[in-house]
Order: sequence, then C-alpha cells, then structure tokens
Amino acid sequence: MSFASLYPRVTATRRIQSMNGSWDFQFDPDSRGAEEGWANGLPNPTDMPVPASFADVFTDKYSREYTGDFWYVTELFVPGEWRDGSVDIRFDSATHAATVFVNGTEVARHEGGFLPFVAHINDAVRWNDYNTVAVRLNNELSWQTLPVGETHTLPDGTRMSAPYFDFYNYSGLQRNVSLLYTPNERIEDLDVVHRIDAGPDFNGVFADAHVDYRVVTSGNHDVEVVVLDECGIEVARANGKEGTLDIANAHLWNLRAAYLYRFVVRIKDGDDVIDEYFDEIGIRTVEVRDCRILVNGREVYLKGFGRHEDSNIHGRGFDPVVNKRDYEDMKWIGANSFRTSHYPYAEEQLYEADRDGFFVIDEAPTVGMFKSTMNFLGASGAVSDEKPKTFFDEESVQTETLAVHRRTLEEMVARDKRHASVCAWSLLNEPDTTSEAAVAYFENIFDLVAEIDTQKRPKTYASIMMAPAGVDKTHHVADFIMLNRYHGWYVNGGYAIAKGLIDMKAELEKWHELEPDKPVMFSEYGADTMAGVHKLPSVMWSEEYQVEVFKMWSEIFDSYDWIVGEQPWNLNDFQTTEGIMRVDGNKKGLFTRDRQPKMAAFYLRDRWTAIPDYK
Ligand code: GCB
Repeated sequence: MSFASLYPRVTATRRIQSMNGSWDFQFDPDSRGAEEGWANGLPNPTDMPVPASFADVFTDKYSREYTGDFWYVTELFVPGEWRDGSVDIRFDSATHAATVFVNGTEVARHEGGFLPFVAHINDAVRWNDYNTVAVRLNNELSWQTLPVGETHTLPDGTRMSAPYFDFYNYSGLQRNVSLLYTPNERIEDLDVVHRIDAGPDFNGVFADAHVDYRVVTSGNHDVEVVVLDECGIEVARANGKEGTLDIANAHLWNLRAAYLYRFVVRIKDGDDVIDEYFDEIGIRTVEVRDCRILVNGREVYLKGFGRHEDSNIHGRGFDPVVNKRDYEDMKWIGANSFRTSHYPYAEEQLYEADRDGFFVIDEAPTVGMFKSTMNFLGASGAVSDEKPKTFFDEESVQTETLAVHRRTLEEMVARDKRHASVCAWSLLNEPDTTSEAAVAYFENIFDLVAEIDTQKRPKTYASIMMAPAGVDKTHHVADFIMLNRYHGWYVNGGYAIAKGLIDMKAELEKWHELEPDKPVMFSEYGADTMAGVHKLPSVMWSEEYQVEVFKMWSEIFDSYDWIVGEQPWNLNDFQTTEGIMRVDGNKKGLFTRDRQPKMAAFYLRDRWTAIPDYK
C-alpha cells in the first residue's frame, strides 16, 4: 500500500506515461465478461474518456443510471528499456471496486472508489510491445461499501443504486491513470513530523523548525534527504532512513500564506543515485487546545465550505479547470478552508490547497451510516423493516464494515499525511451516534487514526442534527465538535427562522457544558436556493431567503468565542439522486453548478473578508 500512496513524480530515476484518453467501455449487467474473455477485448464497446464519470456522457436513462459491473479496456505500449525496473499501473481512483487485467491475467483488485492503488505488471506484460489493459468495475452500494447504500432491483431485473447519501453515485475511472516506472530498489514512503521553536518574539511566520522524518525503501542502501527552499537553495540535509532535519529560521506554512519546501529523498550507492523522489512540504503544527484550533500556535478562524467534486457532464471526473475555478471562487469570497465532504478528493486538489494555504478537513468516504434518514430515495420510510434499529446495531457493521472502514482510513492517512493543508481528519459524516452500539466502533477507528497519523492531527466527525448535544453518545472521541445543522431549512424554515436561532443557541450552550474545553465549528448549514428566483418579502428557495439564513447563522457564530469556524453547505450546487427533495440536484450552493455567485455569496464575501484568518 505504501508505494501506491506516493503521488507519482518524474525524477532522475522515475518515469510516468499517462494512460488518460479514450478507452473502450461496456456494461456487463449479467457479470459474464470475465468468463467470456472481455479482459482481452470487449465484444461491443463504445468509447469513454478517462478521467470522467460515465453517467452524464450518455443521453439514455438506462446508461446513466447503470448499476452493476462495467468494463474499461485500452491498449498500452510498455517501453522495453523499463524491464530492468518495476512497472506499475497507478489508478488515482476507481469507483467503487475494481479488478485489473493485463493481457488477460488478473494483476490487482481494489475496493473503495476514492483512493489510489497500483497494479504491478512486470510478470504480465509483453515488453516493447502493445498490451491489453482491462478494468472491471462495480458501482453497487451496500452496508459494506463506503459510501453506504443499497442496490435495488426493478421488476425487469435492472439494478439501481439507492444511496444513503445526498450526492449522485457517480462512478468509473474518475481520476488519472498512469504507467509508472521505478527502480526495483525504491522509496516507498516518507513521513514527516514538524516541531517549531516559538520564542516570545515569534510572529507566526519564521521559526527554527525540526522535521523528524522516516523513509521506507525496498532495499538496504543508504538514504539522503535534502531540503530546498522555494528559491531552490539547500536549507537542510540528513543521512539515514530516520532522523531530524533542522531548519533555522524556517518559513512556516500558514493559512492563506503558504510556503513549501521541496524534500528530495535519494537512495544512494556511493555517488550513484538508485532512486529519487520529492514532495512539496509545508512546515506547520496544528493542535486543539483550550477551545481553540491552533496552527503554528496561533488561533485560527475557519471560513470555508463543504464541497463536492462535481461538475456538469464530467460528473465526479477530475477536471483541473473546474478545480482551479473553485479555488479562485473560494479566494474571492475570503475562504481559508474546506472539508473534503464526503470522500477523499483527488491529490491535485490537496496540492493546490498546500500552495494556496487552505486548511483542509480531510473526510473519509464514510457517509450514509444513518439508517433511512440519509436514504434520500427511501426518506419517506421505504427502508425495509428487517433492518435493525440503528446502523451500528447491525452485526455485520461491527465486523465487516468496520474492517472496510479501517482499511480505508489507513489508505487515506497514508496518501494524505504529508500535506500541510491537511490539518484535521473527519472520520465520518453524519453517522447515527444515538445508540450505544456506536461507541466501541468510534473508539476503534479514532484510536486507529491516532496511532497511524504521526502528525497527530485533530480528529472529528460531522454530527447530524438528529443527534444533538445530550443525545449524541460519541463526542468524547472527537478533538473538536463539528456540527451539521439546518435551522432555517429542514427545521424552523421560512417565517419560523427566528426560532432556529433560539433553538440552536440552546443546543450550543449544552455542547459547551458537555465539552467545555473543545472548540465547536459548523461544517454544514444553509438553504436550497434557485439562482434567479427573487422574492420580496423573501420565501424559501429565493436568493433573498438564503441571505437571511446566513445572517441568522452569523449572529449565532458571533455570540460565542469558542466557535472556531463556519463552513456552509455547499460551495456549489451539485448533482444528487432524483427525488422529491431535489430540483435537478442540491441547490444549497453559494455558487451555481457552473460556478457563478448567488446573492448570498456577496453577503459572505463582505463578512469573511472582514474576519482575519488568525485571531
Ligand atoms: C447533510 C449531508 C449532505 C447533504 C445536506 C443537505 O446533512 O451531510 O450530504 O447534501 O445535508 O443538503 O441535505
């Protein structure tokens, strides 16, 4: 797993050949492809761009809603001069489960649609020749997949997804696919932990820093680590697989004032370089203390969003152009943070957050762990009665789902642990924390992350409105309290909005009583708003109403100094499953799906540009 988690880079010893482009594509509703030899070529393919979700490129409903097995096949030329090293195909993600074949031979399997994996292909390839690469994917949801849902069968035998979550179940090869060449003896992992000497004159920007590092390689040769500043000047150097790099007067990474050092790692045999890898790393500390979140010892106020990787036609396919626009919109509005709701985002997103100084709450794809309420298809009670009372009461959740969750967290932390922007982990979104059965499960996964994240970042989960203070049974595991609350929309909407303010304040005071040392932030609140609908006086769904809702929330946030952040739902309108609750998707965006501001975005811009990133 560790090599898969290193973002691919071309260096003195490593090569990358992109496999993006047009692949052959075919649905396999009867799961017959494997036995019929589809791994060697598809009988009746259409072409499909990679990366992209397949759903929205089609014009017919069967294809868009397709649920089951489906295949991608391409031809791959493997350079002969690479046979002396390791040749791997890296899938930045494959949603949700994948089996990879090269020339008909199975080379890898992976479950989980939002994290990378590699297929080692040396033994299956024809060198200096064309090879057939086939991927069989499956996008069915269950109680053992993350995210969680069900797969229903219609009377004609067609399957359909019934997500327990409020975003479209986009799937396919949605991120980059690349062929990697690395030396056989190679760097497999790099870990960094930062310490800073903050004396009495510390201004938050420069400090002597010490970076404890650990390199994992697949061999026994010596390792050197060299640190270069943004001008390419060497500022530290060390030898050995473990050690400490001392950087005098280091330029620290800060919110909206990023600074990145290049850490170059080499495996050396005398003067010869056996392998070389580098990463761009910001030096910063992050901790929770006395009701505050501190970055480099300074108190931050988080302004930002819950987001989605979602855009027109591409679906969840990674699109650098749309992504760039999202960052520009976030900068324009005065944001300094976001949550990767509700799954780990493409690595390119995190590198951009590193460069732009965004505080990222990195969320696992653990959404839908709340029986029925989050099943937007079955929201009116269609979830079957045989299911137990709460999600965590189900035995298979405590065994199988827990194992899937643990593996996913291991992969996520391994991939994202070096990013300066990743300042906190969200281990679940809106789980059912009302039952005792959730407690041991939560303790298990929170202990796991505490153990594997060497930087010991704060950990939390997004709390659902149906488990308020006093009802929620798991908050003891969270380092800070993170609330999704919808006063002004799902409750106390419209004319009743004033009651929302009173009810929310009452709940907040209870939280503070329960957890007097923990800061509280809001990770969701908002109102569905149709861009272009104006009403005087306001009514729900109008742009005027969305502004009123945000004003109400601002009043709440400004009432307590232990509230450390506001992240409304959502940066943009986004696609969901069709249903009575959604008009062609969720419309809680401050921006439309084509990334243009609604009225409330101007209100928030005025507010946020007046609130400093550090208090
Ligand atoms: C939530 C969920 C989010 C939904 C949102 C909504 O609490 O976390 O995924 O999209 O509510 O708009 O209902």
